[in-house]
Amino acid sequence: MLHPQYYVEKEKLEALIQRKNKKSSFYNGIFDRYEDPVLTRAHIPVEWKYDLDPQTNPWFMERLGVNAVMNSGAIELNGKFYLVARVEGADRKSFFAVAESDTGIDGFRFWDTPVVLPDICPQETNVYDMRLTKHEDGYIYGVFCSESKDTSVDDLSAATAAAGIVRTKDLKSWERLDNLTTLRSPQQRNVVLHPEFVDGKYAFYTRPMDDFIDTGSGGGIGFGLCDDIEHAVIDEEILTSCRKYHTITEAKNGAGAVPIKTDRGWIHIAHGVRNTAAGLRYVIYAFATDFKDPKRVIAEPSGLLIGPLGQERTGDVSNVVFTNGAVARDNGDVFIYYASSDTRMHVAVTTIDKLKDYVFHTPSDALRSADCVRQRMALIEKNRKLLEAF
Ligand code: M1P
Repeated sequence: MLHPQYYVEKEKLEALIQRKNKKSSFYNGIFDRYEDPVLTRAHIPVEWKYDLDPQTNPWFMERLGVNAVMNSGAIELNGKFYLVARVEGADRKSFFAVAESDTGIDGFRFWDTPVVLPDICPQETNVYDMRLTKHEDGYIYGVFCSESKDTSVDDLSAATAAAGIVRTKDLKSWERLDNLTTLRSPQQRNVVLHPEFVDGKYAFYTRPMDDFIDTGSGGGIGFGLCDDIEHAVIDEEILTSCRKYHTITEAKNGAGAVPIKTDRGWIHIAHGVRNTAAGLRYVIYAFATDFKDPKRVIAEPSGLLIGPLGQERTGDVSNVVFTNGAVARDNGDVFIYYASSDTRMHVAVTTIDKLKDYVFHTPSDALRSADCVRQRMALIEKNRKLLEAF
């Protein structure tokens, strides 16, 4: 016999999964927000948290709690949407789990068991934030942060971040490859594999960093090539989208979703971080790079694309939105999956045409208040003439 509370919890979960999501009243012409998060810790299967046996769990207590479901890689396969979510246990360790939906905006259901990655790094303590790349070589690659304790210094919190690499064809069996080695950067996080070969090589967007939290001399999102994906080594990292003083990327930035191919170049959806009196503020921004030379930035609209709003503003790490996955469908729709405050997952829905318009027609950052107000005055003046005419 199973514990009777199991059926109660199971029913609550089923009701949550069946709930239809609605477009919210938010409007900016660029993307739609939805009222409900698409994936939360409440979506975790009951069997992953509770011992269902009334003999060994008479109070039906959570034995292995889940704290958050966040930063998810995203992919479309055979018309269905898949998120490879970062599930953070109550014990602070994260793991990956696949959730599947027919619509991409609701109905996400976790598969029966989490992803069990090959355990090849005994020093690896935590894994998180997988980016999924459908590569032209035929594999789906997952690139994620592999975090280990830094034993070279006498500091309990010191850690080293590296980019772990796995590959799969079905999101079920995963082959682990060597971690990425970047010869000139001691730490790496937010690494994304480009979907196509560049000059016949595998191409990665990197994030050169001197330290685990601070990027230090790391000037922005890097780009590097490597010959062998099974033993990936990048010598030189060239900067693409750079950090800039007094912008949304001043403290750091990082690649997010796999770049989206369009007829005007690659559209990148990334995150930028600035410091405030309340701590770091993470927002999502977009830029475009050249079709043939994907490290060359050709358009960078000013400011943020998505910022934390309403309930998104609070959570385990408040004032954060973060993306590491988007789905661009053949019909032109784009689903940007983002986490808020390191706690839950949302979706922003737009189209390739809207993203192109946004990226290529939003003014770039004028970098000084005086110039920014000139930009705005020009817009107001143009509108004033239109308003007078109509
Ligand atoms: O807490 C906000 C984010 O912090 C990190 O991002 P970055 O490396 O740019 O600082 C990541 O650990 C990410 O998981 C987290 O959401």
